[in-house]
Amino acid sequence: MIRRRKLRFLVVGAGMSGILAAIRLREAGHEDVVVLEKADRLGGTWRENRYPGLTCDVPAHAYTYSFAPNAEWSRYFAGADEIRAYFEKVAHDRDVLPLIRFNREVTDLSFGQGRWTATTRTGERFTADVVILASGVLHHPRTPDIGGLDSFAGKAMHSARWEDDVVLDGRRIGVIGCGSTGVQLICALADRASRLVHFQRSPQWIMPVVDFAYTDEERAAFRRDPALIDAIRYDPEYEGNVQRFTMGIVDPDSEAMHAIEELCRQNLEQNVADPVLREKLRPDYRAACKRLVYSPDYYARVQRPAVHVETGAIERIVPQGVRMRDGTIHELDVLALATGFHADRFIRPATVHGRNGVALDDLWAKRATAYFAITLPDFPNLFLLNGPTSPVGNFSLIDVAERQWQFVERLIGELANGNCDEICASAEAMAAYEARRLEAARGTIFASGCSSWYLDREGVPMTWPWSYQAFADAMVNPVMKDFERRATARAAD
Ligand code: NA7
Repeated sequence: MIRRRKLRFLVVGAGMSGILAAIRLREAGHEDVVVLEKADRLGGTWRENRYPGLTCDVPAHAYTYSFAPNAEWSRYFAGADEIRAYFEKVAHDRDVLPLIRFNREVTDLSFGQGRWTATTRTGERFTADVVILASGVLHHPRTPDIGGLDSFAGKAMHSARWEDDVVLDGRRIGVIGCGSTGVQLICALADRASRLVHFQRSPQWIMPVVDFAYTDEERAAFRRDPALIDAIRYDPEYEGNVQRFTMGIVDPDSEAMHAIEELCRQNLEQNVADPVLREKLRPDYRAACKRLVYSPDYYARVQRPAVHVETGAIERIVPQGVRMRDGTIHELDVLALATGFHADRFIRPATVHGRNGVALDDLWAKRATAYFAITLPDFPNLFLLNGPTSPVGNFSLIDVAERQWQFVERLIGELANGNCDEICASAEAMAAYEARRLEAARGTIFASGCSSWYLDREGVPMTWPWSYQAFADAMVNPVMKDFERRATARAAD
């Protein structure tokens, strides 16, 4: 590629996607790359979440950059500490750590005179031709709207604001929430708490999975022969299952989706002995309507003597614990709020203004979205990784980000080659794409009648609504006529 223009890049966020962007930019020979990170460490989700039992629900060897296989994973499903250490190691090995400016929270991004200016909370300004927004999805904790939370005499904390020094062993603990987080917390605490109450407003379908540790011998073999790692990462059975799952999401009446529902149903029927508890744990919506929870041992753990499943309505939090609408009070020492995230905020509350002062807040007033999840009209040279509508089934978000990068790279190529100074989806292309996406999203399993963080305020899933293959194809073939390309008279630097 003949590069005619030297570009300056700002990457916002040093989580999985931001590190990927920095590595790829350096590999492509771009020298001027700055990563702005709000915290004092990298790792994104894996830095913010530290609650007991946290693991990734994608097999470790598949939740790995394709260019940095890791022979050292200790388990099939790796824990958070290991995953964070992996990202730190990759960033170090690929020499992108010096590009990261820590403790620089971006509060404003504005486009003018052909370039972007980022302002940080510290008042510093950074300018660039291109911005990669890799600021994460699930990072604004949702505190439940339950009265009396402040009155609790014990320790209440959101799962993403876990305090490591809170004593858990032998304590009376409540966990509100039954998504992946709540389920993992229950599994981790079932044998530690003296009493553990799982508050479930909506029970979840649980997909059974098998987790296991790798032996030293296996790790030594992975080191010697990376093909063994690839055999796990690209295991046809695993990939086939995930592909089928994606097909099932797109077509809720398909055999694939019925098979998933049946697996979850059998898991419940066969593994919960007490019929009363079984009915408490049975959701009243279809499996995979909410993002499926994967767990090797939730049903086993929830039947431990110390665990009590509470499906009644919470009235309020009182100093001694949680009072139910029927008057029951669950007395607690610790209350874990596994109540999820504001999944529609992305870079916000930072303000972002594109061409002619167009505000991202206005563009996203109804719903957060982007053309193929990556670019927005009037926001030239600003590209999102794992932005709105990115989730593709239960595929590894690393895989999603790597594929999105192929698309971004193509657009960056237009700028670097001097074909234009500004590039973004045209308003017409964005509107046509979004109309198509909305129609497809309304037909997916996620819209089959439940609440979940996938849904926007109108109940439409904020996800990729087509097959995995369609995603993979779209990422390598941007439709170039859908982009508005302009030349700008830039101000002198
Ligand atoms: P989720 O999946 O958004 O789950 C949040 C849970 O919290 C869910 O069970 C909610 O019940 C429950 N919740 C929220 N507010 C309340 C109130 N006020 N009262 C009772 N229960 C409440 O968040 P997670 O952190 O578990 O997982 C997020 C993603 O992270 C996960 O999908 C993986 O991708 C990783 P509801 O279902 O709304 O009735």
